Amino acid sequence: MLNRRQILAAMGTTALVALAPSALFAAAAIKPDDSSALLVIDVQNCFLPGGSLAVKEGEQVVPVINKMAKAFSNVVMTQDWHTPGHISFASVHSGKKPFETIDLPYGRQVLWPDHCVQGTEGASLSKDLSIRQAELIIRKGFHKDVDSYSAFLEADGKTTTGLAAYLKSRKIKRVFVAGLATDFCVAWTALDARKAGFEVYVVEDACRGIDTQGSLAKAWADMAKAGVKRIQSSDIALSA
Ligand code: VGL
Ligand code: ZN
Repeated sequence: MLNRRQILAAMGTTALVALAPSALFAAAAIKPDDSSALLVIDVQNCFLPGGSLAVKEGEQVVPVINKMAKAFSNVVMTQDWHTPGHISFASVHSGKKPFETIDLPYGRQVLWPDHCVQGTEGASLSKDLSIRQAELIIRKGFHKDVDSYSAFLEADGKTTTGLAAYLKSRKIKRVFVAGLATDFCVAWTALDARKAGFEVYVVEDACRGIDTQGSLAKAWADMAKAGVKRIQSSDIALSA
């Protein structure tokens, strides 16, 4: 007679055998090709520990991105690149504090601590990023009176950074988005990439969010609605 422990063990094996095939096929099913690009968003000192707008656990995205990048022949990185006294800084609006909002001609703007000022150490890409093949670094948010979370379009909704045209002329069809912060620059980039006609994947464990006033849940909902695919870095096949 089988004892209780043996029965449980046998059940466990059956359950595992039943699960194994789909689990195996599901792993690393996405293989980036020459028409795929990885967009590494704003992995800059200001958003990392000790930075002026540090994103919680922001440093944890770096090894994940470095590993994932090996699967991509096309990598574009971005840098938030503000003028001193940029309109998105709370410090230039009297009586306003960081994380409060104001209404500007182009819409509602969250106000931030001063961050990513052009040419400063805080605006530099993390020294721990290791992606030698990265072919383009696009800077954004450099117009003093307009913010730009998105790597494609400024917050006025019409001024382009040139990224969509660059990617299209390089015959890129699919973009994978990673970096900081999930609910701002990553989400706005992913949404604009959809609008520009790309197939879009956001790699969740390669991103971290700021999460102010429900922004993280809203960002994921907006992205799902727009057809952005939410994946994990383990879904990407590493052999290039
Ligand atoms: C970002 C807030 C302000 C970001 C940039 O990279 O997500 N967030 N500027
Ligand atoms: Zn910014």
